[in-house]
Amino acid sequence: MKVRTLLKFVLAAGALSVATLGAAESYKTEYRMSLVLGPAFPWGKGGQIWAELVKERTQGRINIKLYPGVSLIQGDQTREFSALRQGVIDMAVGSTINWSPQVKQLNLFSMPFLMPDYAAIDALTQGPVGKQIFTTLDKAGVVPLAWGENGYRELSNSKRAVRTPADLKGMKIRVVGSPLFLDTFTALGANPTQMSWADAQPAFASGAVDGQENPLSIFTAAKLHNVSQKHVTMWGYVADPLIFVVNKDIWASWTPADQAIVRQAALDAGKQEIALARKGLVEADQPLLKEIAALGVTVTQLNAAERDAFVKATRPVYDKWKNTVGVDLVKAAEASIAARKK
Ligand code: X2X
Repeated sequence: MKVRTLLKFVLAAGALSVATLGAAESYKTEYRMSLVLGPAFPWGKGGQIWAELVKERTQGRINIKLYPGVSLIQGDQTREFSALRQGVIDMAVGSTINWSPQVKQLNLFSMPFLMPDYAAIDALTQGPVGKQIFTTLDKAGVVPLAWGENGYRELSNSKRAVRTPADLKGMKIRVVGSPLFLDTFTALGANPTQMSWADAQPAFASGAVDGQENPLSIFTAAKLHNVSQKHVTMWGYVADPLIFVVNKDIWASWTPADQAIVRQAALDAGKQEIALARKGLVEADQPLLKEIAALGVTVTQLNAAERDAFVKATRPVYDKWKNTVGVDLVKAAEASIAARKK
């Protein structure tokens, strides 16, 4: 090697090690991922897959620890978005419901009976509406990367099989943190009460509340039949997507190459998570329903007319919330759903 070439080589190697060192210095030894539910649920599993893919593909440069039970914010899931923005949380897989108090457009997915089937969810998240929501989230101060899914929120209770809104009359139903849910259950004649998931489970066990709504993957993994939830009604009124996000400062501290890895890992994990969330429900014989019935739970399927009674009763709530969510966004969502491939 000529002296000049050798010199160039030494300088280049030096520059490279300085760059690596610089990156290593600004990287944290551990990043904190917030989740409501842990890896026993599709939701937490999705977070775990994301963390593992990132670790593997960055050769350990980005090391993520899971904090299920939203433990970084003492279980108060409706504070998750603010904590993300402030950097109390580095990254999260979060439900649109829990972030909707801060980002009103996310209430879109909680509008009763907006999305009739899985194709409708996909038409929103994978289409122009999903893009628009990511722009909104970006403006609100986080970096959105991928969609996941909690799922269709079916109704359960300890009292009776629910087939009509009248069956819900006076029933005390635990709901999540957006006021939209209070409106929906009030319109149905029930007595909704807002509480965190952490507080909800003891409330079912003690009988302080009669019922709740959550995806069936949560019903089985949390064993809700053991806390008096003996009746399930399949009404498919609302489904909450999950969103994979990173805090803005954390994102900016990573090299473009690592950002690309984290983004792709979120997309890959999101896809796998959605498949897990739909497992047992998208097959023709819906094995998850049989599994739940085998636990001694009545599973009530509504016919079109029965379901329509719930749609009608909640239509004023839909109309009221259109304005809060944004009339144009709701119109775009309705158009995407009408044009969906079934
Ligand atoms: O609290 C709930 O019901 C849950 C677990 O589904 C959410 O975090 C939205």
